[in-house]
Amino acid sequence: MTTTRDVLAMLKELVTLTALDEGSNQSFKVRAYEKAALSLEADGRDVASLTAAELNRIDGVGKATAAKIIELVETGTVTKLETLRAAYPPSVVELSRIPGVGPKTLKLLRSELGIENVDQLRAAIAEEKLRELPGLGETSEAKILKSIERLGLTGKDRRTPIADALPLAERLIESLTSLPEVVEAKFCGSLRRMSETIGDIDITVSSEEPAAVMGHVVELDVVDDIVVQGDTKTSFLTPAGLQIDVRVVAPEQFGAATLYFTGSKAHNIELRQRAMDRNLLLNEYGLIDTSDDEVEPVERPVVASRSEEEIYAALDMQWVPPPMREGTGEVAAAGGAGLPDLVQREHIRGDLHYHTARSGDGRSSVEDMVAVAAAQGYEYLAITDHGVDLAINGSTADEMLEHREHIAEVATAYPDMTILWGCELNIGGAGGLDYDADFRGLFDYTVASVHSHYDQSIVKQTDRVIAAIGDPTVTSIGHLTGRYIGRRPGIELDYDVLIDALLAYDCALEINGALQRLDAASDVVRKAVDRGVKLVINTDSHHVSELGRMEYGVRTAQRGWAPRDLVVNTWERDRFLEWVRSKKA
Ligand code: DGT
Ligand code: CA
Ligand code: CA
Ligand code: ZN
Repeated sequence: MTTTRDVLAMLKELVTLTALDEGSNQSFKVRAYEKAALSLEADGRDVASLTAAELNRIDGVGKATAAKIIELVETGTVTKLETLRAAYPPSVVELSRIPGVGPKTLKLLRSELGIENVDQLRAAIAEEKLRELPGLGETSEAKILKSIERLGLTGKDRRTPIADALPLAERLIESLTSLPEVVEAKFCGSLRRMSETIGDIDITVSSEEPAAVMGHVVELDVVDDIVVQGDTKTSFLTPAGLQIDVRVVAPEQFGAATLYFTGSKAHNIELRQRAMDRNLLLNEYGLIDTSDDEVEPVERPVVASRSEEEIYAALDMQWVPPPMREGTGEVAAAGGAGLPDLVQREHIRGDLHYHTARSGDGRSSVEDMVAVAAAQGYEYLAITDHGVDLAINGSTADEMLEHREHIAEVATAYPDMTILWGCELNIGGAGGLDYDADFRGLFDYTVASVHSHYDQSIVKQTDRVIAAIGDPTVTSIGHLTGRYIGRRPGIELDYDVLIDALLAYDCALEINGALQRLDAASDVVRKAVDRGVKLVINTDSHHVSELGRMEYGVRTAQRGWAPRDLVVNTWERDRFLEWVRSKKA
């Protein structure tokens, strides 16, 4: 059974592999697949149930793409994709992710030097072979080597960025949950804890019929190689080389199993100790009463096992949200003074980093972006298209003024939502901002972010961000380091100094919910929370399909122990607007 998510995953893989094949991210075919994926996502119907004619009628879906979708639905595979996968194995795709190795360079590396994986690339650099290729030199050798080292791409500690693992896991959970034998399915492990990179994906399934479930699992379209095939556990590799462990347990053990396999190991060890202190034994099957040692082990009474809530309660604890389960004080807090009043998705009243087609990289109209925000029930919204300094993506002062009129017009249809005319200011290499200060002061709300100059010293980077924090026209700082997890390291910053500045100027720190970013990172958030820095959780949406990122931003905030009251976009509208105004004054 093919789902809409399967179709979208197929198109995204075609985008990646076709770009490699054509030697460009901008080729006609690549853009056609990208456009089709966006249109189908926005369309909202169940793609697998559409006929070729219906698919063709969707704006943005061409004939060739429609044929591939039909092929996937009817046969479960797409020939073109199989061919591309054979030509570009996972180790080659991985090479293409290294900054400095574009599609053209990749072709040269393969054809001239026979390089097929990161280890071979490293060796070729060591032998100074790259500098002999056209267009490459000593500098590019050094740059590529540095990228490899920074990204930790080699060896067995290779990890997958959450942006690649989470959509895949959500798709698998959807497929598994749709099986008649499955009661419930959950992804656990580091992914449920919202780690930035994932070693492997751990899925726990609740079912009375493990053999049937395992039979379905090996048939999944993402199975490339089976590593372990047992009665209750199957481990397999995806075509990208990511390992997935699927375990089936009886429904009455589901809570104990998800608790155990969610970890972390440090959290589990502390829980087990707490159990022992109460004459209880905690394992992946349940919480067991061991107080009477006359009783045979198999006969010992199970105190709790069906749900995580029951198990924590039996240990005299609050239920601990998975992102906090890292063994860094949460067990003591949940069993003692109490966890902080953590921010939850339903507390969020507005999105404050939000693009429209006014931005060069925005892909939905003001009308559509506002409509989907209103559908979330938001009370306020800041539209923050790029300032003029961001080259082709930015807008001139005149364009921004026209945009203000346009937004005001659209806003009349939404009397219950306050729509702020904002801007994403660009923090220059030395801390300069777009426009002049008078013009910047006109915006109702601003988010200032770094989009370039990633290679300066930590001192220069810290100074540049602090210059923006101290500017009276800046309300908040967006995606703090500019990183793309697993692909581009962010700028280095002195966090203690930075936090001092955020406090001194009452500036809010963004938690960006885009999975490639999750920036500020949860460890930085926790430092900021300890000092009482104001936070804001945003989606940085550039398209109507991206609002779901709010959930990821919230989980990242929880991982940083962020309490509701420090997050300004949980505040009631009046309180929020009052703060924005007070900051400008
Ligand atoms: P990863 O896969 O490296 O990103 O990190 P995790 O946390 O997903 O680790 P993984 O997949 O090795 O194991 C999943 C969970 O199983 C882990 O978070 C806690 C539990 N677990 C694994 N090994 C042990 C262990 O030796 N002791 C305890 N108490 N728990 C373990
Ligand atoms: Ca794992
Ligand atoms: Ca595992
Ligand atoms: Zn943005």
